[in-house]
Amino acid sequence: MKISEEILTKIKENVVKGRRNKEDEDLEGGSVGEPGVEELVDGALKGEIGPKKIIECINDAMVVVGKKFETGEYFVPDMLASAEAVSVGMEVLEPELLKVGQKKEKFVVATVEGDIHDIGKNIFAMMLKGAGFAVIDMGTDVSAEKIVKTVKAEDGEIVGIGLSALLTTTMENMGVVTEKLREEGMSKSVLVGGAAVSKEFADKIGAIYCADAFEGVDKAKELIKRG
Ligand code: B12
Repeated sequence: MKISEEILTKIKENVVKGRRNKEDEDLEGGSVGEPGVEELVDGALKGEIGPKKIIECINDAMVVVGKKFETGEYFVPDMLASAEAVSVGMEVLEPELLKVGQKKEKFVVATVEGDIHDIGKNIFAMMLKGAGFAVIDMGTDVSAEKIVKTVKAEDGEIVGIGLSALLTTTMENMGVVTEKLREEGMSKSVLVGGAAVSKEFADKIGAIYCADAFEGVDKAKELIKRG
């Protein structure tokens, strides 16, 4: 196995085990002293593995975590431990993703009402900042009213809105946002992403589907070009 593949495999394993850094135990109580996500992501960057590969690897790891939850092998605290390990890894990645200076184009991002999953939203927000956007990150569990109010207050300067949802139930709240924007006569482009969302759903609610954060940034840049 190539060194780069080996380190990505280790990042994946450690995200799945929820090991933030070398001080953490794994699920069996071992591995203390071995590199965790923090040290491995740092090592990957130093070994010239790009952030895109690292983010894809984190995504893969979380799919495994989700499957373990579905089959009853993992419980909510296990998912949380993996999420915390990802956050630590993202802190190491942040300076790499923020290398570009800020422009003035504003983008609003939020996880919709009822949903507290924020890893994907945070990755997208960080990458938008890295691409030079001024990001207004409204956080998680944000109501359609609040989102529309914020967009209204900043109107004229907002290039687009990025919404995230990971639950099939909360995803419907993305439609509430697009509906409210229409009611208020605001023709802002809405990008939607998150594991629950599909192209068909995005089309149905009049939003733009993004399979991942990279596609999201490309589409955000297209919005600027379109003016
Ligand atoms: C970690 C996790 C949690 C953590 C979240 C911690 C956190 N800070 O986010 C905790 C433990 C809190 C949690 C709670 C719950 N969870 Co949960 N969780 C997950 C898990 C394992 C990983 C999610 C994740 O972070 N993935 C990694 C990120 C990087 O992926 P992503 O968000 O999809 O983002 C990528 C793209 O989609 C995109 N993207 C995302 N958003 C956006 C937005 C825009 C605009 C753009 C452009 C791109 C973009 O960019 C990212 C990178 O490219 C998933 C499994 C899965 N496969 O998704 C289950 C999962 C989403 N959870 C699930 C469930 C059921 C729950 C709970 C209801 C469990 C419970 N019984 O309490 C609660 C609900 C809490 C709530 N009200 O929100 C189910 C949802 C089932 C469904 N179809 O609705 C899943 C799928 C697990 C499963 N297989 O059953 N969860």
